[in-house]
Amino acid sequence: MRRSLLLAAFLSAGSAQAQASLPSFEGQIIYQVMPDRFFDGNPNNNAGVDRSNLRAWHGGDLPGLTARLGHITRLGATAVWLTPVYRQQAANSFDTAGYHGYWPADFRDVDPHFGTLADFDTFVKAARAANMRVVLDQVINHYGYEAPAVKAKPEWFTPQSRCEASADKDVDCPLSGLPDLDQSRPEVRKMLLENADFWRNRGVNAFRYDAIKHVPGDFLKEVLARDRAAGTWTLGEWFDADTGTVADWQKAGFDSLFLFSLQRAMRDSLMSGQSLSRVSAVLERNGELSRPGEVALFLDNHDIPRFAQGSLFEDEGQARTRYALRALMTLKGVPVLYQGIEIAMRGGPDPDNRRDMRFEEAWTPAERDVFEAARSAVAARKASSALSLGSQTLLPVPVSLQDDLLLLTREKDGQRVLAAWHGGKERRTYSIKLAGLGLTASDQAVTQSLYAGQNAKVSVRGGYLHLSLDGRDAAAFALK
Ligand SMILES: [Ca+2]
Ligand SMILES: [Ca+2]
Repeated sequence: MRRSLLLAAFLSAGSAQAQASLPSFEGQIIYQVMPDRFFDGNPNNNAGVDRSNLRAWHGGDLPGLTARLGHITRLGATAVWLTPVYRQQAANSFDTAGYHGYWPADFRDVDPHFGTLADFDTFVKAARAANMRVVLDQVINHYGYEAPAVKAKPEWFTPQSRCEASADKDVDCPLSGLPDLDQSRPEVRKMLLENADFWRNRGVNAFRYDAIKHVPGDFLKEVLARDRAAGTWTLGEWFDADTGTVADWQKAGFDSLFLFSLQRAMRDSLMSGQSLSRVSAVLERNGELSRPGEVALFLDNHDIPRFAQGSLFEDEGQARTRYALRALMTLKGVPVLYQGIEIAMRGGPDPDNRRDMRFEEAWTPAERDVFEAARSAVAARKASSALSLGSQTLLPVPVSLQDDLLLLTREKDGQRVLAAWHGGKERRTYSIKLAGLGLTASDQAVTQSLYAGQNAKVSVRGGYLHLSLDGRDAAAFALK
């Protein structure tokens, strides 16, 4: 008895210690940049640039990103994720250039369109000076179609016969026809592991691993163990991952994955007007995650249509994006904002979701409003340890209200925040019995939202929670 208690105490202390030493991004806010489409800081590297063609290079580069870091810090993001900056295949494939970075020819060099390795180092130094972390995209599944290595080292690639015979075609067959690296070969594993070291040694804090669904699991585990030992945070892209997939890969050694199922639910509900119960259904599964605070939460990215594109009307798309940005900032996890979401940029599927970023001097008043809402929600999240780091409890909203109302609390060190999302079209006041929500709270005078520039109020009296919210809006309140 005594021995087993001691053993249990030892094990829990051990796991708490292991947990404490894991790389963490909890409390961070990541801003996703596609450098070619961000800002052109050096017109001298613009070979083949054609801004009228979404499949061509547009001239954005690392000096441009460094020059515009102020935009990202003004929004309040604390980390920058760059899509790949590797040297790309020189030729086009399918009338498309390697502007996106996913057609590598040399994993240890910067494409001349993006600048030089020295420009990369200058960017990392500037990010560090601005107290920002750097997340770099890593491709470990393939080379570009026309990469010289494909002809020079044919033995590095998965033979067609293995693809045909394979029971796991996702892993062993080419993704979109791309030359598929054979990670069962020691020299290929070594090359890929040392690529990570190469960028880590240049000051990168985290890797976003592309297309992990297509990479052998045993190799991924080797990659992750090495990253973890070096203190590098890892974020995997398993396209369409739901909570169960994220939970499995957190167990296998990833710090984080993108939660695609939440993106879909937020699109369907907050943008397309379906029931908020779609979002609740995803959040209800949070208990399956070993580290829910690390999971990457996003509204759109460079592989799916823009969030604002979900409405036919520009003003509607802007209003609903503002709602979704405020909502996102109430959730436990690591918010990831793709360049342009802060002004509700529109765009359909790839490549239309990769339009050139537009900065403050070019914004319309409506875009300015979306940015201000994003900025104030980010600021409120960062100012509240409950919002950025606290536990999350989804409250049981009465069934008759579940389509239009989602409530949750975030709590840390005795600080408590109530988040309220309201999907109804019109402004509404709700009075809900605290007991029914499983909530205990002392009486509280009318309190405004923690988000600036918003007309949202809460009060507690006589065992009831009173909420007053604009239509299609999300708010966060300090709750005693
Ligand atoms: Ca340029
Ligand atoms: Ca593969």
